Amino acid sequence: MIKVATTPIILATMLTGSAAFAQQKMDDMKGMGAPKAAAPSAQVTHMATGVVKKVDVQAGVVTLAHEPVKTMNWPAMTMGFQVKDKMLFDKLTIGKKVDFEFAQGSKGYVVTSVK
Ligand SMILES: [Cu+2]
Repeated sequence: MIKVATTPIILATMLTGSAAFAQQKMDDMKGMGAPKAAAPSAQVTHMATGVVKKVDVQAGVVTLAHEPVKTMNWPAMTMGFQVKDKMLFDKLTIGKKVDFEFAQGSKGYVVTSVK
């Protein structure tokens, strides 16, 4: 008899919601064959400064209390970001103030670099 108790629980991280469907409905209502607004293909990144509040390496998420971000028209707020590369968690220590870059991803905002 061989006991194998290997059950990967990684699936949970991939079950995040899909909010993109509602948007498609709106597009249908426009009709008239108008061209859809061109989605920005080049990845635009934004610079921000914030304090690390929470990290979840397994989920690949960091919560940052960021200062206002002019390029996004954002006031200061605390919010979660996905983290592009797990290596970046080395620089994301709770309580630390960091300069970071982020971009809009398909499921939210993604931190692409940390200084
Ligand atoms: Cu924000």
